[in-house]
Amino acid sequence: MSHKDIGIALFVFGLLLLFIWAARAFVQARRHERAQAAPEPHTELELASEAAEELEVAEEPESEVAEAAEPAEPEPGKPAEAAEAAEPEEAEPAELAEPAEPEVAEAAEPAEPEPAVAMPKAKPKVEVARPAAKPKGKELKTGLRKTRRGFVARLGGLFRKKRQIDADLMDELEEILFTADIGVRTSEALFEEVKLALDKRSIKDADAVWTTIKQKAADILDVDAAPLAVRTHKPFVLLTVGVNGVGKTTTIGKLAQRWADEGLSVLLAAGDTFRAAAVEQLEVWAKRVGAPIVKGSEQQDPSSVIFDAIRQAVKQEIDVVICDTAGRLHTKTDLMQELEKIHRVSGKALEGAPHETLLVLDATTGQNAIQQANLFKDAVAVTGIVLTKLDGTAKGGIILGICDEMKIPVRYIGIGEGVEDLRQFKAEEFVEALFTPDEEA
Ligand SMILES: Nc1nc2c(ncn2[C@@H]2O[C@H](COP(=O)(O)OP(=O)(O)OP(=O)(O)O)[C@@H](O)[C@H]2O)c(=O)[nH]1
Ligand SMILES: [Mg+2]
Repeated sequence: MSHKDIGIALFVFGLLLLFIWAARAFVQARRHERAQAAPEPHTELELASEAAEELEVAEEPESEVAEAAEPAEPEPGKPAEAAEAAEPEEAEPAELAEPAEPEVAEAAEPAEPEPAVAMPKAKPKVEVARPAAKPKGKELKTGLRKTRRGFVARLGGLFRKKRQIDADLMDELEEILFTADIGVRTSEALFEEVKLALDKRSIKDADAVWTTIKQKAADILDVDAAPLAVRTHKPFVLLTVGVNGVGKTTTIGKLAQRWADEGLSVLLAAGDTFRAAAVEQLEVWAKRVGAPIVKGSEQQDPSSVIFDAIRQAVKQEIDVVICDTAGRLHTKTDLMQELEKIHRVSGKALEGAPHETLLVLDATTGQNAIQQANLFKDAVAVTGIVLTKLDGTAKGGIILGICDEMKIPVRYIGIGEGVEDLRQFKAEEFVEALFTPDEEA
């Protein structure tokens, strides 16, 4: 083969290769066109993986942003700002969540009829419990029912039986009054009042005798004294005294609740350090009322506990301090000396304190209450009386004897164990409730 032949062969071979390359390119171009016109069906798995790929692609820039944001936080001088800015954002859900609760609860109410749903079932219980937690308390007349069945009922019976005033009526009247648990002095005062009216011929029948006794009772109960006004001092310091079991701690709890409900801040002082249970009992009331309590260690000098309590109340600008005390001491210390010291130390903690010293007396003890009042009155300057347990005794008439002999105003009366059963004492209202005969009588 000559050189010329070899050149021709190479040229043909080159043309062939060019042709093959062109043919392949043509076929590929055709395929591509076909693929675009009618895409091949994807399986679900392929679609999912495609979607996942898309997501990955989409998420990538986000994480980058987050990563980019992170290094920005530790910039000096900025962390505080960042934290401040972040705080309200964090707080937002909490703030939103709180008001959302009642909304949810309210929204749940219409669902009540569905018995299968436990939650809405519990709802009405809460709704019902609310008014029950703040009961109005029993009627004064109901609370005085037993007392009314005492000497007042006997007087009522006498005047129903005898319509005319004669010697018999006067004898029976004298007997009822002097055997009533109202104290000899008060019995005399009531009887003399009737005799005086008869002498003056200002009363003519049994009804008039009844009215005279009722009026005299109201006069006796209406002791002339300044009212107990807690807003006159800040803090207003109230000391409670009385023998054990009369109802001091219970009365403190009831008073604390009353004043807290009126919007006053109250602090309780656990001055009965002789019994651990006494402090615990006051703590229960403090929790219930939501009032702070100052307590000492067991057997600590009660004066120092009360001193601390008053000082704390001054510092914290508390409105009322109510001090509990023991009714009986297990040591040889005399209760009256201890109370006298508490009274004195209170004045050192705050000049003029205590602003009120309430003597708590138990109506069921009858004439004993008068003896107790005399004892306490000598030891501390008692400025007011609380007569408890009037609901549980026919001896409640002793209130007349207490006011008549002590000339100390009754501030409150207890007509039950409930928190609402401590009533502010109003002489006229009390006499009305006491002298209004029961319908069944
Ligand atoms: N029915 C009735 N019970 C009352 C009344 N006041 C108090 N009580 C009850 O009397 C009991 C004694 O009450 P406390 O408050 O512990 O008496 P206290 O004077 O503090 O007694 P000491 O701490 O032992 O000195 C409790 O069971 C009270 O619930 C009332 O007005 N009516
Ligand atoms: Mg007590």
